[in-house]
Amino acid sequence: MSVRQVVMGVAATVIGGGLVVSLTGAILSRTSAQSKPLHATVKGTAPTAEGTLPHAFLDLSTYPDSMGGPHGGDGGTHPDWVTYGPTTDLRVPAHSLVTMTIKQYDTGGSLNNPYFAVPYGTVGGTVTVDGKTVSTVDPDGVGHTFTIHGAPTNQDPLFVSVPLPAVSDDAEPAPNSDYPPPHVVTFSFITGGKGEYVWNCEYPCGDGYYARFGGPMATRGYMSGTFTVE
Ligand SMILES: [Cu+2]
Repeated sequence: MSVRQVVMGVAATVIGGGLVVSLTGAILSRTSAQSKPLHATVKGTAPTAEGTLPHAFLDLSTYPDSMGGPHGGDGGTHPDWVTYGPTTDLRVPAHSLVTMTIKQYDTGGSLNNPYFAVPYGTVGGTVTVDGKTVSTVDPDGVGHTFTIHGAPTNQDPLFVSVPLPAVSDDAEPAPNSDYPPPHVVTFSFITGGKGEYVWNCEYPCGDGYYARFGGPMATRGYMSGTFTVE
């Protein structure tokens, strides 16, 4: 074996090893992108009805397909499914004021139940949509909702539900984007003690034979997830 052949052999081994490492990295990063929790960022304190509390911020988006969320650049297993991003595993601190901002990029339609056109559990009973504070939205123009289940448990109650208005069907994509400009929805609520909750969307944005509550609506990581107060 010439020196050149030895060098080539070492190079091939290193390249081969590098390939295995990078493939494993890609698989791991996809898995962890889907399961990696998003922790709210605490920035100082804020005055609330319950005194001065830590102020935590959480930013999410809702997309009309799975290219923009946690499912990988190719959209993963269901590229055409609507999804929340960057993840649906959300963590916030206990006994805090939490301010969430959701960029809503999707079109929509009519809620099955206009109940969900009204924000619940937020400070002031309001949401801010594109800078305007409102206490209800058009129930026939909703893209998604963010709804933490208020199921009875022995944890502190936490029921928050917020409508996210739909982007117009004929909106043009924004420059350098696959999506039209989003509606930006901001709201705040106060957490109690530690607890594990689940949340989902209550606009029928999924697939399926029954009222479009299948597909992404029925699959964790798309239109539902966990909400942990820690
Ligand atoms: Cu939805």
